[in-house]
Amino acid sequence: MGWSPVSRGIGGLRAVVLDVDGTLVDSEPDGHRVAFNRAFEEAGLEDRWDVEQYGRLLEVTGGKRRLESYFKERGMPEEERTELAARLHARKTEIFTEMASEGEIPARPGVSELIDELEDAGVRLAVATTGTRAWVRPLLDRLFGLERFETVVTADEAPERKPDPSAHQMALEQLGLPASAAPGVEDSRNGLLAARSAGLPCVVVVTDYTREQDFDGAALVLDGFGTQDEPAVVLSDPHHVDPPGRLDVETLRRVMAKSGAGG
Ligand code: XBP
Ligand code: MG
Repeated sequence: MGWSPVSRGIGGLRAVVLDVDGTLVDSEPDGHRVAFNRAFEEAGLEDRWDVEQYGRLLEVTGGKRRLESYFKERGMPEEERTELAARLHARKTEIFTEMASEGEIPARPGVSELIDELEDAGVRLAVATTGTRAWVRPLLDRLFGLERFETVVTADEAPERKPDPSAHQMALEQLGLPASAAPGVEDSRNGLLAARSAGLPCVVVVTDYTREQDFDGAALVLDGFGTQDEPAVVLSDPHHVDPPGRLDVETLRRVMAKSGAGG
């Protein structure tokens, strides 16, 4: 039989819809947070977000919304905070884009291996993120090669931020696939809710910021992607997919089969 994606027999796993922040890269504490603080400093503001406070602020997805909500809590009038958040976020985006382009934001351990393996297995790669296109594309390009991602949906394309499902829905539309053919991979409850609302089975790979969140509804929860030196610890495995110390293609295939998405 000649080659075709179907004859390669990858079951219900035709594509994977990947999150960026926290998932492909652990970008929040040493990346975005630092860029927000530099933007505050350059604007002559005294505000600085420490690691713990930033963890709480992450409840609000989208950098501009996060700034608006922070200034709202401080009692700043709406018009003023809207203008200030937009201005600061524009500068923060420039700063973070530079950090990403210069290689200051590394991939999470095990991610590059998973991406290579998915590609070798003919599984298509898509991204659904609440981050801004200006930095998402150079970051993906620097770390993995942008051309390997068939679809990249960012906050500039999706009408709403996670936990809204619009980014995942757009990714599936662009792939031309049903949710039963592509799991999501996320690091946070907001990401899990977005993927599940769009109908995708979802694997969660936690970070230090998200470890204690409620991941009810996840098909599998791991503490990392897993490497030879540092196998992933399984935090929840409701379908008994029994991963071999790392998130590999076979595990994702089993996730799809056991989530009733096989085929
Ligand atoms: C990521 C976000 C983003 C980043 C910052 O969430 O909420 O706002 O924190 O990036 P997810 P921007 O991982 O669920 O996609 O400043 O570009 O928004
Ligand atoms: Mg995330």
